[in-house]
Amino acid sequence: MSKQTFTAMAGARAEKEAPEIGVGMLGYAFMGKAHSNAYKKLPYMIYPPPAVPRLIAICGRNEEAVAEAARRFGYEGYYTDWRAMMEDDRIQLFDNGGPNSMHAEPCIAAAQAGKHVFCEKPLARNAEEAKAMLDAVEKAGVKHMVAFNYRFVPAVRLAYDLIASGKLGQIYHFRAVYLQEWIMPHYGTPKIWRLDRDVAGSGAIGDLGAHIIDLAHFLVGGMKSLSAVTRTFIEERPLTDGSGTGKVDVDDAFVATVEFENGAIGTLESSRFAAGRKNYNCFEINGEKGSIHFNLERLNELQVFWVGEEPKETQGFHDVLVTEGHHPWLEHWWPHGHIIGWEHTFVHEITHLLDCIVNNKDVAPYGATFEDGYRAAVICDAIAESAQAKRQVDIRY
Ligand code: SOE
Repeated sequence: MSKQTFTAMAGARAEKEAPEIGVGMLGYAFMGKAHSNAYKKLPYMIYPPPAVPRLIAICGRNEEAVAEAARRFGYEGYYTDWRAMMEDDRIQLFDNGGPNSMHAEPCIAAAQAGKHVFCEKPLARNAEEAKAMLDAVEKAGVKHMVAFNYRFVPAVRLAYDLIASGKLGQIYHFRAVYLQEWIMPHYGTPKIWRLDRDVAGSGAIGDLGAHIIDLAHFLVGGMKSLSAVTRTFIEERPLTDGSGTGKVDVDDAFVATVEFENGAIGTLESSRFAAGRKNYNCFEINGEKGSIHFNLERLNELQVFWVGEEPKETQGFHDVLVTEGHHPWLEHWWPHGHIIGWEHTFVHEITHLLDCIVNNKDVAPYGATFEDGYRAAVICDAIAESAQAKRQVDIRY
């Protein structure tokens, strides 16, 4: 790994050189933009950074579009064939922001080429594919992380720390919803890749459900069994090439009841037919000593209730504005009350990964590893299996 003298900037001074990590990015759409933004912002906001990302190349099939993305985001070059990235020794970290059907083969090849691997969620289209990816990264001995970025919302990490400290006591309930609206009839959304089983693997289950499943694992623990129901509300959609219509073969929504290994019970629900819900990832945890409530659409806040800590006249949930310097990650941003946003979760998670790479630290428990990605895939498969069989299913890894 080449060294780069980190020039001191206004304010704090870097005590030591920050190593450089060459990044190869697959995908230049939504996640390519979110990840590239994080790589560029990280070195001067998380200061001094654990490493300085060097944007070697971005990859996409359409040469004109990917060349434009390379110019826009500041990559040194671009590829139209991801296989070429595997031969590029300047790339130490392979970042997969492609559609779900493009996760397994390139990530496995990157691991086999000795590159660390960062993959967008869901890790794969199903548990079998996810397991093959997990086996490849473990065999290669490279660092691996899945972009379950909501673990890196300061308020969510605060919830994790509160639970880990025993502040909630025994956990009784975890209930989470992840609701959006962008494929409802009034949007006229055609059969895009997220609605195509061959590409996405599933619909709301893998796209939104995977996030709240991972948060359930992160905050409460493993699941023992579940019962689920799914629905596809619009069964035919216009094809994106305008050649007619196609049958929708993925779920538009699911609801599940779950039993956790530690005795807690809960519910999980995801839908993209929840009118008015824009990106409403919301959970509540009820414990013996109190409760925690989080809403991604108000991501700088955490609502808490502590048993017996309030005079009875003022009993009730209260809002914590998670923007103090002592709150997770906030020391790197602004004075309290100057809130941060969705994009900053990518800065945090990528900083964590770079730190783990250059300092040989474990990605777990704060970051989601490919094992976490596999566990989420098993639950996603179980939701589809239970809904199809119309019965409760036990979780088997
Ligand atoms: C679309 O549903 C989407 O972009 C998801 O794919 C992301 O994971 C989520 O963070 C926001 O919504």
